[in-house]
Amino acid sequence: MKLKKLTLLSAAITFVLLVTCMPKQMQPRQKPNILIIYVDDLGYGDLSCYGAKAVKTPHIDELANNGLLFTDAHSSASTCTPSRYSLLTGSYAFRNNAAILPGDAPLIIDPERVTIADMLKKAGYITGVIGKWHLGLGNGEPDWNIEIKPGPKEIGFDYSFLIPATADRVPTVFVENQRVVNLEKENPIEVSYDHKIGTLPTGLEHPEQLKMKADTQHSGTIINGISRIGFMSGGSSAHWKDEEFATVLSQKAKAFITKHKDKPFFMYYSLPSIHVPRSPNAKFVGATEMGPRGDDIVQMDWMVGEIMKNLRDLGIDKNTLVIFSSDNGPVLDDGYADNAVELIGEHQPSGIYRGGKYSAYEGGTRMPTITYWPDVIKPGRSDALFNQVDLFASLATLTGQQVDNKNAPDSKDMSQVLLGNSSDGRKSMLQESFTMSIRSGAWKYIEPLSKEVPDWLANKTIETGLSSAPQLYNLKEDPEEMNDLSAKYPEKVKELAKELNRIKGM
Ligand code: NG6
Ligand code: CA
Repeated sequence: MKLKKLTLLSAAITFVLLVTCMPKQMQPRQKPNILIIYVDDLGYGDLSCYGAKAVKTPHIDELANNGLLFTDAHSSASTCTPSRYSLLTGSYAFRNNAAILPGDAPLIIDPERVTIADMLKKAGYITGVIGKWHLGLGNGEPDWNIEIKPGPKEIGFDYSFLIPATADRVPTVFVENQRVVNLEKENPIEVSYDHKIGTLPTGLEHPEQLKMKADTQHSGTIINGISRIGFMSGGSSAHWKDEEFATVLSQKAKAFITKHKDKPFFMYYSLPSIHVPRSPNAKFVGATEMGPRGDDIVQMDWMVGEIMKNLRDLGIDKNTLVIFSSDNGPVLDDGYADNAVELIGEHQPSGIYRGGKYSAYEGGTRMPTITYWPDVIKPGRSDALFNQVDLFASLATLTGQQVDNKNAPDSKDMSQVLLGNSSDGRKSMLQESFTMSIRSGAWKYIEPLSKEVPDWLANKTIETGLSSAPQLYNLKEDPEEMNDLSAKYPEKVKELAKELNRIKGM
């Protein structure tokens, strides 16, 4: 008996010694929690850790200083819905014609499809999405007065608390577990995207009631002093206050984490900042000299700080992999007169890169991106080429899952790149915008497209990168994409056009 005890004890000691002597990466550990903090319309140059001077982002800087800061990491597209589609499915968005959706669009992800949430659920994770959705809900135009199906639950999320589309689109209500929050039966919601309904004033009729003037497309129903895209009636007890986004979402995110602190959880935390209408809470108003756009960056940084503090307070920060990034590049005037253009000063929202939201140039998709996992990820910088479409396969590998290329056809395992153990990023990648581009090593090819930009974009000074001629840039020599080399290297143009068509399956 005594001998048996002794043998057991010595085995235990040997195990502990073995484990502590192993290199860190080989040590068995409980599956890490995974937290994707996904912000909206934040550009490469918008954070102080990426060189911004006109705004300070101490909480995100702390992640960068103690984690891995990426210099060539991309969203899959230069607008929201396509990027989010790719992140969740591991598929380029063009494969499903995913484009910016109206607020009453049906869910664009087929519930039969295995999403990143399904995959992590299978790996034993509790899954949640909190914040901006913009992937559609329901089968047709949703009925907002009953349970809205299919939605996040049908594509793998155990819990959801959503801004259904964008803050500038009706309905302006939160949807928790697929039901509108605080809805009163006697005051049902109706939504229309083509004509006025109900009696609520619109921005076109009553501009004097607005906190911010807006362009024609954003001059639908006024809710909380802000006119929106689209029209709605009813649901008055459910209408959100934009100025409360930061506190409401922080509270929901903390509640989810706290509830599931003892299990591995996956949280897709999708912050509506800094998308229009920028309406930061009073405590952030005036935080910068740049008006609401700058102040909203500070609010967003505060939200990151709140969630990190929560992880530390619960003692689970060391076992949580945090991935911070944005869905598309920056935009100043996106429909509301919030002085973003007038107050920009020396600040460069895309850093040195050309273009921004809606653009085929680098500013459209090159995103501020940080991975953070204390004791596992060594602080540093990575110049590896990475695309958010790769999160699916990378997180699958990190959690011991098989990647099925039928489900996530464009996703590549970049787990070691995300952890900083490898600088071997992608060799090539697609970039989606109104047109398509391809990166291959230092080369960047932009496919010609003689399409007119939509009317709502035509009168804004947004560089879409559209041209009826092919464009070719060498990013190593010319990261600003100023010297089109297509005439000089016609063979390269041909080669990349062919490669692009191959990816498109043509
Ligand atoms: C555009 C909106 C813009 C923004 C964008 C979606 C107009 C004039 N502009 O159509 O304000 O809402 O859609 O942004 O309607 S995204 O970040 O969700 O892609
Ligand atoms: Ca966006």
